[in-house]
Amino acid sequence: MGDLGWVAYPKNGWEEIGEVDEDYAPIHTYQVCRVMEQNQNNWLYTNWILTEGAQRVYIELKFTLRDCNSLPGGVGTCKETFNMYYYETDGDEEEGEDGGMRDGTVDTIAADESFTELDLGDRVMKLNTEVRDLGPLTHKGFYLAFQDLGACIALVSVRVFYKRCPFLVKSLAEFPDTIPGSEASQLVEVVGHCVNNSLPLYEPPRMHCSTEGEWLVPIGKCVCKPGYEEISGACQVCKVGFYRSLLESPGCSKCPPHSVARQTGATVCTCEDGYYKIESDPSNMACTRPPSAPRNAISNVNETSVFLEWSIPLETGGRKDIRYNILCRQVLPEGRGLDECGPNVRFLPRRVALSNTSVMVADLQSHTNYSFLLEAVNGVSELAKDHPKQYVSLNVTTNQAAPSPVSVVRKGHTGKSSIALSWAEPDRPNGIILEYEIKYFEKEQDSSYTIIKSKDTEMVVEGLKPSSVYIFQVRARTSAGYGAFSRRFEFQTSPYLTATSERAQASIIAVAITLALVLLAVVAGFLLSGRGCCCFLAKIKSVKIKCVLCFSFRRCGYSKAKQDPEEEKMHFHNGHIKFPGVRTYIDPLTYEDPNQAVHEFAQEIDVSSISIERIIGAGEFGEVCCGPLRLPGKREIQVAIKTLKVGYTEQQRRDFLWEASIMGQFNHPNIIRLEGVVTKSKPVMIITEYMENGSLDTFLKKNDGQFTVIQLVGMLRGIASGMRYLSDMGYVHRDLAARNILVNGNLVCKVSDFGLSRVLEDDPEAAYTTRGGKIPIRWTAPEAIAYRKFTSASDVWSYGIVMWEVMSYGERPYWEMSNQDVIKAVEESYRLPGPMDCPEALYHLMMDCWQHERTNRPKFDEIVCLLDKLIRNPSSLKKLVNSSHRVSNLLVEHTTADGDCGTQSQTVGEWLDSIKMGRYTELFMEAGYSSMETVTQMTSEDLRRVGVNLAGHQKKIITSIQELRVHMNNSTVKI
Ligand code: ACK
Repeated sequence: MGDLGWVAYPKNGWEEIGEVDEDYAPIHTYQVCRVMEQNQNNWLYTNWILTEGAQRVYIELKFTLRDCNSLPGGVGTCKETFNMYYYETDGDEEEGEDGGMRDGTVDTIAADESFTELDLGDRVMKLNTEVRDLGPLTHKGFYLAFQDLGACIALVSVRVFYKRCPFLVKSLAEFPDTIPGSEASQLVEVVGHCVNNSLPLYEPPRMHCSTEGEWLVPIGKCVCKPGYEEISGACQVCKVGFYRSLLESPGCSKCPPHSVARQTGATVCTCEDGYYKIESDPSNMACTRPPSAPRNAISNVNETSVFLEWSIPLETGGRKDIRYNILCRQVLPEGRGLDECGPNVRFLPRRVALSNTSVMVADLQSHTNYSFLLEAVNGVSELAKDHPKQYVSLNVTTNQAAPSPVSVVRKGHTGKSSIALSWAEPDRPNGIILEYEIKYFEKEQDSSYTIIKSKDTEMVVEGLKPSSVYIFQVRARTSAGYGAFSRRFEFQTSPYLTATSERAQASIIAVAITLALVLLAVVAGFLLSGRGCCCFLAKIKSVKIKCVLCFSFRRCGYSKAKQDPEEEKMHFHNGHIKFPGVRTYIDPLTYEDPNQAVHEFAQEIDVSSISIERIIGAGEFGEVCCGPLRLPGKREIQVAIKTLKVGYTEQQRRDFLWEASIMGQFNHPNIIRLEGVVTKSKPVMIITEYMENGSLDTFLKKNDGQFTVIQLVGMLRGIASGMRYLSDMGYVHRDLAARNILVNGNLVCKVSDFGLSRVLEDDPEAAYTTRGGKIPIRWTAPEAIAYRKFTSASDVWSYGIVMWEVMSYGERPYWEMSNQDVIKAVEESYRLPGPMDCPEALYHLMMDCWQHERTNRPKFDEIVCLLDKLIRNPSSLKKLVNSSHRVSNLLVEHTTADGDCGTQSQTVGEWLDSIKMGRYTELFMEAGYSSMETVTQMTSEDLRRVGVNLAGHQKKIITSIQELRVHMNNSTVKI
């Protein structure tokens, strides 16, 4: 409103005129209107305007402009625009005339609305508003100038302004009032300042000031420092008894149990006396203390090993990281005190920091007293120096021990067919050595080996092949039993013939021919008689060979007593003898064309008979599904469908169908039944019966503790029966484990997974051994791990492990021990302890299955027989494994003395006699029903085919078969 002191040049150009606006309010204007005169150049300069640091400044002009057409006669020189200029300086200069201004042209300004005289008369002000911006400005201030070249203008208002981002507090950070940058889309980054008692979290907080004066893109934030919490945008101190330790935690928290904060602003709470915390404990964790001593410690001595077991302490100190340490001290004779056990004593899995409540201590001295101190520690035990240590002590006396392994075997004189060996006594004989056992086999031929015995520490092994490498192992025997075998020693026979050895060879050939003739005669005799037993004995040079070949049916089965202790040389081989009438498993490999093998044993099913309803799992080759199978003329059944995923190789297709070629050969209620295969369309499928409860291990885990002992034994009986059938067929499973048993809705267990039983590539439990093969260590017998000796006896070992899995409801055998530790422990005679609440009889059977010497393990028919006896007489299952047995690592001697198992399975003839149908025995034999196993599968139609035509006889026989099935098949044991 006042005089601005702007300068007009020339003086008669722009004029400062007081006016009133349309509301009659006084306004101050600059006007020029020299439209009638030629060559106008009128300047109006503002005074110096400070930028205050702004780099971009906005000019808002409000003006009116007269329409030239409304001027009488002056149109020729009249203009309808004016120019605006600026000029930057760092100080208020007297810049006369128009000097310098021309360089800083902003724009030529034209009116949006011009007015006529008529409008003026009506007092309609056609006010124009134009905004222009200047920048980037680099000086402290500037002038503006308005140049008129002959227009009629009234400049009503000139507003000069810039934009800024205002002071802001956001997320506990202050951002100052900020002037934006000069470029239109430029963002000026501003680092915020954390308010009192706050700190940047991770990185300093930042905001971005836009040219429009707005705060954009917040990054980072401040949080209250430890000991403070945010309340209403400020940081307030934590009260007594409360703490805040982490920048991330939202507010102050109450001190955890057994800790206090006596001052305000606590960042941690301190532990009460007698309580501790370690660095890794979270701040909200209670203070803790060391545990009390372990409880209920018991020991079990096996020769020079001791198995110690205890329970967790009563007082854990509030922590979960409980570990146990063992202090082992030998009691010196004659009260001379205690001496710490030397480095030779071994602790399995280790001596200190044990997480399990048991340990095996091995290699102690025999007949020696030891004192063990068991201590429980936890994470704060180290800090609690003044906390008295609490131990539980155990005194044990070791007893007699088997000799330690022979460590060195040397080669002496070597001939074409003989090698002289000598060895040193074991380091710890632990008694008088009665004899040595030498085991040898030709390298890479380990499926067959020979054992000879010697009373000396040397001997000559004869009858070897020239130029061949042999593996030798030696072990010693004392009255305490055999020690472990030495490591393997490799020696080669010489290639040269000597006169004596040639003579020897000639005599051996002569004897061999004689033997062959004798054998032939005997076999011929056997075939004529149909059933019998032949034995022969021969003596070649100094080595006696006694060969016992027993040809008979189940009655001529395994019995420990049959192993002649006098035999000095025994040959073992895993080939089996085939008899006419006894079905034998045929290795699909014997077929040149694998497709032929599949179709020999499996029925091709048309894919239209199957509908896939849902996926039940993932197999090695593709999904496993289930759905109904409708075969013409048969009732619909539910089946499992294993599919071969698309894009398979020919090899994968062969491997996939391999399982069907094997499964198709079996027909037993405890072996998963093959319905058929789909190979003529894609995807290729294997169809088997559907087992509602899936695999046994998962099923048991899901139903922990839910079954009666009889139900569990029923399951085991079923598995053993299936395995008996497989071993009778000459089939070795190699991967028997609860995960490979399937369970149906009636709790019937069936052996499955025949797919890759040769290679075990698909079993996640299978691990590579040092010899390159893949073996499920925890389930496999030592001889199969050591030299791939897979037999039905090694399947029996695995069966023992399955028994343990079943009785412990799917517990993992050997828990979290590593495979290497398992191998070592088993080699050292450590065996799994009896599961909780396991009947003693069952644990004894398990232990028998885990006999190191495979010939000492029971056969599957003995196992079935024993389990049948237990089922028939449930009171025999009442006695449970007591705690000392539960931790026992002693091998329990297996005995069949109290039963008729293993030798007394009924023959078909005996059975028919017992139901007064003996007259049909011959017909049964002729039709191939020579074993009770096959008889239990018979239907009425089969009976008619055999020749049992009388309805009454048929009924009698069928009723008896049904009774047999109830007895043999565990399906009678319902959940
Ligand atoms: O433990 P599960 O339920 O039982 O998961 C696996 C999965 O398929 C992959 O092998 C299940 N399975 C396999 N064969 C059968 C079958 N015949 N009946 C029912 N389930 C089966 C197995």
